[in-house]
Amino acid sequence: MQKYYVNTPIYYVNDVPHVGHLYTTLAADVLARYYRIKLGHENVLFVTGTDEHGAKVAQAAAQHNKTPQEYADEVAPVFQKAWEATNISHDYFMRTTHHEHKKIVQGILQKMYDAGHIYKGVYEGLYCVGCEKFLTEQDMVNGKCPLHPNQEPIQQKEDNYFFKLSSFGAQVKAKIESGELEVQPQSRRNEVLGRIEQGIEDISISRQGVAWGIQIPWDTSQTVYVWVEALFNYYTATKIIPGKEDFWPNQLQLMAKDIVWFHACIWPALLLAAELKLPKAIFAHGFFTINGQKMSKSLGNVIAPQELVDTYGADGARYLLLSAYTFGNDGDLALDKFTDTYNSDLANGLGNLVSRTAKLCEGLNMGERTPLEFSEKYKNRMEHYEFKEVLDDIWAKLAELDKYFNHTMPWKLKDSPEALKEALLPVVQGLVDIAAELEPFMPQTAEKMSKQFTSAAIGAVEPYFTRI
Ligand code: ME8
Repeated sequence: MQKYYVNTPIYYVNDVPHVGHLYTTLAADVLARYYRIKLGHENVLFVTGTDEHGAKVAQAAAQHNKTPQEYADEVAPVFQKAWEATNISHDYFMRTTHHEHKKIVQGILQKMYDAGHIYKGVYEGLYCVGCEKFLTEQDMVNGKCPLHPNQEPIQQKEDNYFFKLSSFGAQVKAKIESGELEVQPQSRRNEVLGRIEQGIEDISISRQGVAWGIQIPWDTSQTVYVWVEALFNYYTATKIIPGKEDFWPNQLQLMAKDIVWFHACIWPALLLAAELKLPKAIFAHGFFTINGQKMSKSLGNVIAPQELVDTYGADGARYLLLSAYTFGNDGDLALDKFTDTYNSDLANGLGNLVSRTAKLCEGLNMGERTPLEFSEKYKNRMEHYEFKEVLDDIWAKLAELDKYFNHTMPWKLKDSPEALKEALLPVVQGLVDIAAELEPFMPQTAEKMSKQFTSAAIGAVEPYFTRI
């Protein structure tokens, strides 16, 4: 039986979750829900979680007068709450401070060391704590990290252990080129292949000066570079969750483009060195701005998932995020238009048709029904991450039903129950089909719709979405 294992990045606990984290996690949730319908619940595994070691988290903890562990124990549940509020259906929440994760990572690194893929050297260079990475000349703009211009890169010179990344470049490239490892979208694939072609150097995979991390098993004066152990979470999760070992390798790793190099080059190379199987696909979506501006603390436009839920409800927030622009591209979350879209598409569009139809069905025996099978078009779009386009198709169908409703004018047939029923049936069946297609995106709404319109006795209900 086909299995589907999907991961989001594990997010740093230096700060609380924002809508950027929600965006990726929501996309993974939509896929997990879709594949559960297609393959059965037991054949799907969806893991998200938090990245808890390293200098960035240690610094944030110190600023809050906490130990890093105390701090991580405080922030990780904030992520879990955010996912509860937005109805994320992950099967497991991975934390890199889990003792099993540490043990498994140490075992893998020891194996790589014994096989000669790791050697000792001296690293000298500039380090960006915000990115948790050494900066190369091409990374920098005016001597600074473009993603963290307010943080001075730190000059570091220390004994480190290095991973022979350079020995694996050709193999990784061949696997991407052959499609054995899919890197999507195409633009990201080209970017990664181009960078490998330019030549890659070995990377430092340990830290001498960072105490908050997993100890290097053969040299306890060093800790594992946070990115290396974080990447292994995708694999360690399948060892930690009981009965899920055969879910490795995963089918999909989702992320934004900021961390594609780690995932599409360094990670497969580490897996090759560890003699483990490679993920099937990596999909890196774009970055969004908020009302045209970069999301940043200094601009005060960082939005917490809960804020969206408070205004639009979980399903409303889910709809607005994924219908905003084509998944994969860079885009803008025009928050100032969210309320208009919510009112027109959800309160008026979907909500209105549901209420009007249900009201006219009251008292009639409508007979029971089930949704039609998913169309090839729907499946194809879902399996190619075309979330906005699926939603557009659904709303086009709603518009068709609405047109039919207004054209047929069933409210004029109240005196003739049989004629009324006949006029309403296509709309009722349409709403049942739409509920099935909406299930991955708006699970609460879909469940209500499906319950209401599959039964023989369809009664009026409270509006699903109140106008704002
Ligand atoms: O990088 N638009 O964690 P992180 C879209 N711990 N997505 C966004 C976004 C935006 N404006 N801002 C953030 C890390 N994201 C590492 C990952 S994995 C082994 C380790 C999302 O907390 C997007 O998914 O910085 C991006 O890749 C991720 O948050 C970065 O999260």
